[in-house]
Amino acid sequence: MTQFDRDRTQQPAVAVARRERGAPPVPEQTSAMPAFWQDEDAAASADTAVATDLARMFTDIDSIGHDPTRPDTGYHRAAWTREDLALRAWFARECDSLGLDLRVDAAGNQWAWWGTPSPQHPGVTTGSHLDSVPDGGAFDGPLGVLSALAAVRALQAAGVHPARPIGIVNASDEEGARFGIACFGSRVLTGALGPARALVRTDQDGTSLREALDSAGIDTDAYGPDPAALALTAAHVELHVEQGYWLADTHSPVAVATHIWPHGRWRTEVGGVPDHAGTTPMERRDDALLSALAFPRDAHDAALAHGARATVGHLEVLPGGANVIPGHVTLWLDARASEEEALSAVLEDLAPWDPVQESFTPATHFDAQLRARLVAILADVGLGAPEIGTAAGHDAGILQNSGTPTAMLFVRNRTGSSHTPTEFATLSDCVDGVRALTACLGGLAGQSLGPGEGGAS
Ligand code: HGY
Ligand code: MN
Ligand code: MN
Repeated sequence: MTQFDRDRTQQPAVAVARRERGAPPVPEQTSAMPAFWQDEDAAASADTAVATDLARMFTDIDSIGHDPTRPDTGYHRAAWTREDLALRAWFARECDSLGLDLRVDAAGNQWAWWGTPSPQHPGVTTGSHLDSVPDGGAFDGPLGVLSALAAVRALQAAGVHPARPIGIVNASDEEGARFGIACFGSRVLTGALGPARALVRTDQDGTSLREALDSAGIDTDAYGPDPAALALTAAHVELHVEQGYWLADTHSPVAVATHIWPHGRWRTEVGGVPDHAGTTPMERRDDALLSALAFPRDAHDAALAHGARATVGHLEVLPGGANVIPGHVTLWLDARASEEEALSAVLEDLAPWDPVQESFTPATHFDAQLRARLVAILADVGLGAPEIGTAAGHDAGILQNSGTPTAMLFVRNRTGSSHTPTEFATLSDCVDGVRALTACLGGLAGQSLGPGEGGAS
């Protein structure tokens, strides 16, 4: 029996929330407006039930890993930290209030079901993630989870009895900010990342994933792929804030995603000789950081040369003392391109640095029939939705590549920026996002999904 089965049969939602040790108390429910919406059209659009619900949920979680009085500051919600556990407990409580059946799959992802799915009667799933990059924005991740909760609440309030179960996922460690591999939970769930490799990964403080999961009360003996959990999804739709500028200049609050660029992370190590910062003459030094600094420049130049994108955003300098010459530097490269050939060309240029691949996601094309169905459903509710691609990675891409028919909705981002506190979607656009998601879930769960259940070709 997998952990998923155990949770399904034995654990009510609140028990799952309690089981995750180390979480600070969940903030009390409020009815206020989060600071980032206080200055805009919020008052005008907050008179709908969905707007009130979204504003209340965003306010509820705003103090987790963040100063709620400072909309200019970012969110710090790395996976399996106290903050993440508080978010998981909050998610469990919200799902409980909707009467959903909360389960945790063998990879630590939370799934909450309205109705009872089975492999013979799989459901429609949605959701996203609640973790963040360091100093991240309010919307990347939470918008998809909170919109899913709001959509289910709206369907319930409308008296809908879906023919198919509807599930909401809070996927664990999407950003890979702590253990280095993005979409960690969905990769382990689908078998794209094996548990043996996953559990020994360590964060910057030397804490292993196994230790982090143990202290959260997740069963590390059962940790790994969970085909039984995956088999419960016939079709998956992730809503996400757009991470780019495409919709900002249009009249469309919502888009349907076509594809994700191939992308990955690589690590390189640069050695030197640690020594005293004051007593070692300049000409006798072998400073690892000085040598390492050519790597971001080389990566930048390679990306420019091949029409790709490359970023070195994380360095670990050892031993890390202000008065010690750096003896060793680890650098993390994030590289992406519209075509895999361009990405390979960047890596070829960087071969002298011996970059080690830590994760890779090939080009992802979302399910064509599911996409077409979403476009048609959105047209029916008066939301013209352009179809756009993205260079950002998502758990939805991992699910699609593992064989689950998957699609995504993007909600307009007024600043176009993401992974920073300036990321911003208006409340009225978010309400349109929930409207779109509600229509899609209602449409997909209300009818047969056709051959192969998900409508995959
Ligand atoms: O890094 C990414 O592309 C994503 O936002 N997780
Ligand atoms: Mn992100
Ligand atoms: Mn995200």
